Amino acid sequence: MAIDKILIANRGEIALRILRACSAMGIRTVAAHSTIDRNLKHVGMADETVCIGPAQSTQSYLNIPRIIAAMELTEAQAVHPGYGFLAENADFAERVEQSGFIFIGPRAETIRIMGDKVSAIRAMREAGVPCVPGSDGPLPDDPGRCRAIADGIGYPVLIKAAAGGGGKGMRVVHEPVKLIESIQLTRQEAKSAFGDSTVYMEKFLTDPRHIEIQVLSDTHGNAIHLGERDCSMQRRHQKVIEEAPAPGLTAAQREHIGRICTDACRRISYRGAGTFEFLYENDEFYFIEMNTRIQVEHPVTERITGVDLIAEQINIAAGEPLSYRQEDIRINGHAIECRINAEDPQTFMPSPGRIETMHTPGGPGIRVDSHIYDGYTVPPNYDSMIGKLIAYGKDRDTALARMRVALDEMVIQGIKTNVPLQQRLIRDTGFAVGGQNIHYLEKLLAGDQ
Ligand code: MV4
Repeated sequence: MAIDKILIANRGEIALRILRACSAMGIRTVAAHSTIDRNLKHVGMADETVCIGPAQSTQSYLNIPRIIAAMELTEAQAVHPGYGFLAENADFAERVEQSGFIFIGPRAETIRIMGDKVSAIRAMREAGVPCVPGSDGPLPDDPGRCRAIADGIGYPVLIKAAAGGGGKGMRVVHEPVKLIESIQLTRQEAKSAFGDSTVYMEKFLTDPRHIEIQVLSDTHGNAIHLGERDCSMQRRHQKVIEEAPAPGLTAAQREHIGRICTDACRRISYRGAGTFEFLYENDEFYFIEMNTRIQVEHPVTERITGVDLIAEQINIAAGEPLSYRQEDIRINGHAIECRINAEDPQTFMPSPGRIETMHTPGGPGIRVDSHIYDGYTVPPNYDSMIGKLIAYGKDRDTALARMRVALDEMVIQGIKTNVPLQQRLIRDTGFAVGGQNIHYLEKLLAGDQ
């Protein structure tokens, strides 16, 4: 079924990215926005706009009945949730479909399975994906059995909340005497943070890299992978720089893990774009979570493969087969993304306010995904990411050099941004080497290296 009108249930740069994909495909757009967001760039560009509530996201971008009402009002056939907000909310996907609309994303059942990390790991292990050695299910209440599980895995172990993810609700245990108390504390945190005290246990990997595999899977049994992204440069579980391909990964390794992921997609009848998150240590991949949404860092994959991931999401949702076979996908060159945040580069405190002047970089291999413009006011109500700078080159050194120039060209006046931090990072000799682990940036900021 062809889709001719899409409601964009998001804001900022991703809403603009979705609008651009729709426009290029000849699909009409509805921008659903909060009161404070009436001056967003994509709102001015959309065919239609609907105000869905006040600035607080719980009353607008997270308000399921209002978004469905907006679809009814504007007669949109499909909704694109972007990332964050309702993108991985199984109840939302279910209610969209029950109301007769298309949810651009996986089936509600898949979102539900992946939202519970214990069921996600079980599903993936059964589908042949290598996982971290662990409890293979929820931890029992019985302390003796928990001790036996930890002894079997070997210390250090990590206690994780089943409803967690993205770094919330985790605790490392280095020695048996701390085990039971740590499980209790993690259970309590999980209960108050997520309303679910289910926890599980994994071997704690001390120095892994974070490497994720992008997949696309249609409703005709076709699944392809688009290589990996290295997202190890992070601070407090917030990614700062992402790149593709991952430095040092061989084509054989890529094909091997990519094949495992596409086999798993076919096994679970996965629908849409998805990301398999792995920890990578000592040349081994260990699955930790699956993301059922388009991700912030999708442009680096687009740049090295030439695939428009948002267009593919829309085609899959319309019931079309994938536009590519695996043999059509070639990894070409190297792409790096720097996230641009409205924040103090020293304290990382958010810095909303009016953008007085901005000059965006350009030139060969430079892509800027941002919704900000001269005179735009960054509201204090949402995430502080105001854009992404993506640099491409035939190899990593070329991409790095272009990113260095692009960051130096970028002018954003009126608010504080993390551009100075990115300028420092892009010149860092350790980052230039490539292949650093998930602790590198925090150690660098602490002055340890
Ligand atoms: C781990 C780990 C080490 N060992 N699991 C953090 C967020 C969540 N997505 C999973 N996380 C981790 N799981 C085992 N068995 C270390 C982390 C981790 C991490 C992972 C990816 C990117 C950044 C991270 C920062 C700190 C810890």
